[in-house]
Amino acid sequence: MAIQTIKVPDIGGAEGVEVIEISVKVGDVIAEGDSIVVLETDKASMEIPADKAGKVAAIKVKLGDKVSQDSLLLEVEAEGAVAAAETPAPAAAPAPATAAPVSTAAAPAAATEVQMVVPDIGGAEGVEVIEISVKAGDEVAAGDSLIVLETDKASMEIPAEAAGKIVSLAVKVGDKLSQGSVIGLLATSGGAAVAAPASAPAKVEGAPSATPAPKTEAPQAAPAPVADVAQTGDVYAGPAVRKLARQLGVDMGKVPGTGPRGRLLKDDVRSYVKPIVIAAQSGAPLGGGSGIPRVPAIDFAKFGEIETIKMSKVKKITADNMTRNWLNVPHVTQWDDADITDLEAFRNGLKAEAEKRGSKLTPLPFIMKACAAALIAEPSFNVSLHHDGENIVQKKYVHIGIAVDTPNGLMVPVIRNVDKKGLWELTDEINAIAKKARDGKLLPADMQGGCFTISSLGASGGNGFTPIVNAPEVAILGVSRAQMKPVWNGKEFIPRNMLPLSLSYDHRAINGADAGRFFTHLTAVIADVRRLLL
Ligand code: CAO
Repeated sequence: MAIQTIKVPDIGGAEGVEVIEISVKVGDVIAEGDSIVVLETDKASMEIPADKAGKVAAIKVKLGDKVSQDSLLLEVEAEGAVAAAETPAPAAAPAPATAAPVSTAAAPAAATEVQMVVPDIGGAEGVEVIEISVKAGDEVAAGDSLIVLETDKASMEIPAEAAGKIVSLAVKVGDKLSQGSVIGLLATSGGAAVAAPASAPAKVEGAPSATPAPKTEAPQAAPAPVADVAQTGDVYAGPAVRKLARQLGVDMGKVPGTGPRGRLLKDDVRSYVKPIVIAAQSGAPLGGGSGIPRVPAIDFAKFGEIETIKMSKVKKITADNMTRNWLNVPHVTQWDDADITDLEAFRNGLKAEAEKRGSKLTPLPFIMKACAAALIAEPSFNVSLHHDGENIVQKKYVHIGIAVDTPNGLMVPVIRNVDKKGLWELTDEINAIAKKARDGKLLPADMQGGCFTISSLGASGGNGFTPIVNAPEVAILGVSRAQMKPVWNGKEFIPRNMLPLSLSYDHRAINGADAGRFFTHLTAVIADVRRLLL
């Protein structure tokens, strides 16, 4: 058996690209075209397919390595008679990497309307549209993804060449497109800057004519040269994962991605499908939730006037998550009041400073800091149950999610390393991320990695509520409206500002004694924030 090498093929001139995934191990038998590693630049990722079949003899890279064209990736024992002298030609170079980035625009249809067309996609013909990322009326910026195309080997986002408003779309999911196919009409903000013939091989950003340009002068809005992994809508996944999900009939939007920056991995799809298959095989009826009978369909119009309103995507995802968490997590909710009289005095004392900085200091950052301290003091709250059912994952970082009410529904962005941040920094981050959530601009990565969630309804009122644990986290704190209450100090009732807290937790991971300790620590820190210094 001859040993052959597999090297990084032409990746459009990108240098020092990080290895983020190694899809094979020594001893694996691979076929030509099998994905062997995934590389990622700050803009795009791509799967590198094997250009030779055989048995993996050695892996010459590790995660985090930086590679360029011709860097050595694998040694393979070539199979059978085909074991021949090594041929260095990278036959299986990823299709988009060989495609010189070109203009996506064609001749203008009107003074400021231009056709959006498929650019040079490496000669691929009849490539399927798997996602449409925009609709008529949408405002797009140059570089925003319009559609995603997918061949057997790769998928790629086709970005808008220029900023403007989508007038109409001429494609739908499932259509087969080639270079020059019309995607739709764009009313450009800038007008003529994008006017270039569809067949132009390459174009410099903003150049009025179709000046051919080398790859290194590629316009920003050209298809990402190594965009084998598409981040479209809420899903960030490579072609092999998309294919697996399609084969299994999995809606990828429902599968949490555990790869870098929330990238969906094949294992994520498998972990999602496995319990469903097990439930089906054990005879449990699907769709009703653990065998619970469905709520019957009712014709409400029989009882009076009604209006049926379509649920937003966020509301539907929230509904699925709530059902999943409510049915899977054995909840216990514990209640306590924290004395925030001194905290409020301190906060009021900082109001002028907050105004000077142009921000508003609410009780929330104080509560977040107290939660971070309690998570460190009581690490049994900073865990997740491993999906193998055998282990517990202890987290050494403190990332806290905050429930944010948005016009589209409830979102839970995550603030990272809360234990290491000051009140002002947290205030700024809460404001920025809550705005991003309300503007509908959160990325999947903004909502991942949380250890614990805070749901604050303090501004809207109520004495208490039972928050639902945001699995795979194991606990969530509900914050209700603070109010002055008479508190007995051993001699007399004194007025204190009391903050009602409700702590729901997963009783598989946390027991009542753990929760008691967590609550004691939390309320002690809230009552006297100087304790944060201890
Ligand atoms: N008790 C009394 N007053 C409170 C309070 C509490 N527990 N928490 C906040 N407040 C006050 C604030 O101090 C502020 O008052 P001032 O303007 O006088 O200073 C006011 O209420 C408004 O606060 P806010 O809502 O703007 O800011 P926040 O930091 O408390 O919360 C955020 C930020 C993003 C969490 C919040 O805006 C939000 O979206 N909350 C809803 C979360 C939600 O829906 N949870 C339910 C999930 S389960 O269905």
